Amino acid sequence: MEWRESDGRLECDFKFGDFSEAFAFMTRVALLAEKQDHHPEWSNVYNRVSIALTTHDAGNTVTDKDRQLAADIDDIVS
Ligand code: H2B
Repeated sequence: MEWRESDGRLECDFKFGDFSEAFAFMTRVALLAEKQDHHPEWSNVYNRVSIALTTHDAGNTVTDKDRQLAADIDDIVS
């Protein structure tokens, strides 16, 4: 997926077939986030999910934790 980096955040937008697919994706991301103890800022509107990754503990900058989670999210959707 196309991740953009700006203002200390890695951002990406996802679109699914319907709300059910979008929420299933979010559930999988939530489990990943818990496992990695690294959590997304995100929003959902029907079949769209927007994710922003930043490391709050590092002053809201992009760190390897964000890059790792982004790569693992890509694996979910690919
Ligand atoms: N998620 C994100 N995105 N950034 C953090 O700095 C962070 C987190 N810190 N999840 C973790 C939790 C920290 O607050 C706990 C205590 O490990």
